[in-house]
Amino acid sequence: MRVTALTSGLAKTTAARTPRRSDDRVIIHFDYDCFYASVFENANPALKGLPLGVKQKSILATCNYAARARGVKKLQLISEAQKTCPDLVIVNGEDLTPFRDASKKLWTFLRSHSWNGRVERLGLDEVFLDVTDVVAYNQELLNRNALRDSFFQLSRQDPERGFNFDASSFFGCVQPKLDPTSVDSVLDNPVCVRLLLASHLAGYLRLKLEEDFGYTSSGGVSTNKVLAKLAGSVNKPKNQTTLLGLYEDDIKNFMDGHKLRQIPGIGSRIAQLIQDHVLSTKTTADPHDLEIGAGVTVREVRIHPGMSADQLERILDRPGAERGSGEKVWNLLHGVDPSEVKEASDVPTQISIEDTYMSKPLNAPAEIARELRALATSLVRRMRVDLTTVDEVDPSDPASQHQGQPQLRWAAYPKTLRLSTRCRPRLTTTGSTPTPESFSRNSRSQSLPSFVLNLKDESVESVAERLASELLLPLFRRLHVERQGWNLALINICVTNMVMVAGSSESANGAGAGGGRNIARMFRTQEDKLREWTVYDTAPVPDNPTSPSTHDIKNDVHGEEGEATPMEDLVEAAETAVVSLDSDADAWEEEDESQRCHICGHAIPSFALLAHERFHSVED
Ligand code: DCP
Ligand code: MG
Repeated sequence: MRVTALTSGLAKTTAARTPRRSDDRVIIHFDYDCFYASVFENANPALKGLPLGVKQKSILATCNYAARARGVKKLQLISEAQKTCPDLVIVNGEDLTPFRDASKKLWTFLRSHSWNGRVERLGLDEVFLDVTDVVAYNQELLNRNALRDSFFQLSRQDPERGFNFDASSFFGCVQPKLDPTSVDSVLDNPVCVRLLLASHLAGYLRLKLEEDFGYTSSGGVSTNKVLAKLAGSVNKPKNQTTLLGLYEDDIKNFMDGHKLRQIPGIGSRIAQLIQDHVLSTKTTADPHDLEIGAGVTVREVRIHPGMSADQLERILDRPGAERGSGEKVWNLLHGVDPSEVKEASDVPTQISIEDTYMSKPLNAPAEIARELRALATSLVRRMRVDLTTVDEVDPSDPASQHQGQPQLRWAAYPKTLRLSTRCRPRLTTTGSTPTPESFSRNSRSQSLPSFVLNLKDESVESVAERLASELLLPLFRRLHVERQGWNLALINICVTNMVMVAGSSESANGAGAGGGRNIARMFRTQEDKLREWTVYDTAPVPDNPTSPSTHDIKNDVHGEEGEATPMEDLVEAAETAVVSLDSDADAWEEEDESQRCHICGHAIPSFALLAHERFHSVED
């Protein structure tokens, strides 16, 4: 077989059909092993070694590997898992706070090893790291005459910061398996040398995650995101795989072995349309069924007569379809993925908390009151973690008002609050299928009042109570004028429209390495840094709405049913005063168009706040 440079990516005979892959980058993908279960095990080491399942509603969100060895599966019904493994220890994982906190801690560690800032979190337990620059730097330092005594430099500034490694072999597994006689070919191929170096960096970081934080992980190393992620799944848990394209067909063969649905970026709907075309079937099952697209392999699709990017574009053409989907999917089938690893930011563009009530939609005012308060509590708690920073205190500075006491303050704050809901349509008496539109979200927004940002005098609970009663409930009443019987399947609350606060470091919650007061730079990079960061308060909306995960156990999470609360009183009041509440809310919204400056405390109209803070930054 002929050895080719990875960058060629083109077989001459199929040049017209095969997309070109660029192998200029080096990407590592991390996936923490049985993540939620590991969070519990780290908090309580006595759980280690026991079969452990993490429960959300009536399913296991995950289970540890001791449980998996006993036949328990992720996303299994609790009742089935208990039958399979009667001594399964079950813990409740419906409060996502510990998972988010652990995720942030691990991500912050990984980010501190990035030079280009490209560190992207996918969900809570996956991270992509673009290490192209770190690896290129170390490639220059590599001495082919002393490969076994290599040193990997983690810092350009400090040549002593790094680790020793043996560059005569890869760290972990290699895919496809490497013939020992090919090692020289590897070293002659610059792309493969970079992947070899990255395998050692991945190994080092995974070891640190385990030794310093207690989390084992699976790693994938390759030249783009889709290949790195798929490579990482080859050897799980606690292992890693470097995907090499040393020979012409390596990447094609690797991709061909996957089921269509396994390819990240090919969702259930797309997989269904392609599978139906290839198998000449018409799937009537629920399009969210995970089995859809598991019936064909990438190879079957790729070699199907007439298959091409254009053909896929036609197959995927439907109302609302994204133009260019055909090419995108065709690329993915060939392991081609130009998407960048996104730049890291501690400050999300929004924080969004939601819960679903698929099997037991909400219809009563008391339920709404309870849920809004619970969601508001999660939101306020999350804002205080993700958007605050701890001021460094200089005891010699007489201007310091909080002598000796580190002070928590906002690094960024949102200007807008949004409430969204989704109702589950009732079937008509003829049983007709609800249209997709009838599931669509309704939402209303308004400015966020300053009491939500009060860190000094108000507890999370009291802020949440006010947020729920003074804002969310009126918003809800504006969205749903009916007094009850909404058949609510989802509530989402979200704060967005972030403003960075002058004087804060770039990193919220003191997590970043900087900690300086480079405000001009902060404003310059603000637009780049903010990004969407949505987290869910319970298990993700199940793919299959009829799946057991829709089972409602809200009372376990948010308190006793039937308990009378001030919030419920407010719902009652809202019921009888819809008109006045609506108009109050509108009036409030207009009045609150100003925001408080977090430096001088003056009320400034929202539109002028950024300029006002720039004024302070110049002053600084
Ligand atoms: N999760 C969830 N609901 C899902 C899928 C996942 O709540 N439908 C949660 C539980 C997992 C975490 O997300 O711990 C990460 O998902 P993974 O699929 O990576 O699963 P694990 O990390 O638990 O296991 P693995 O070792 O297979 O990566
Ligand atoms: Mg995982």
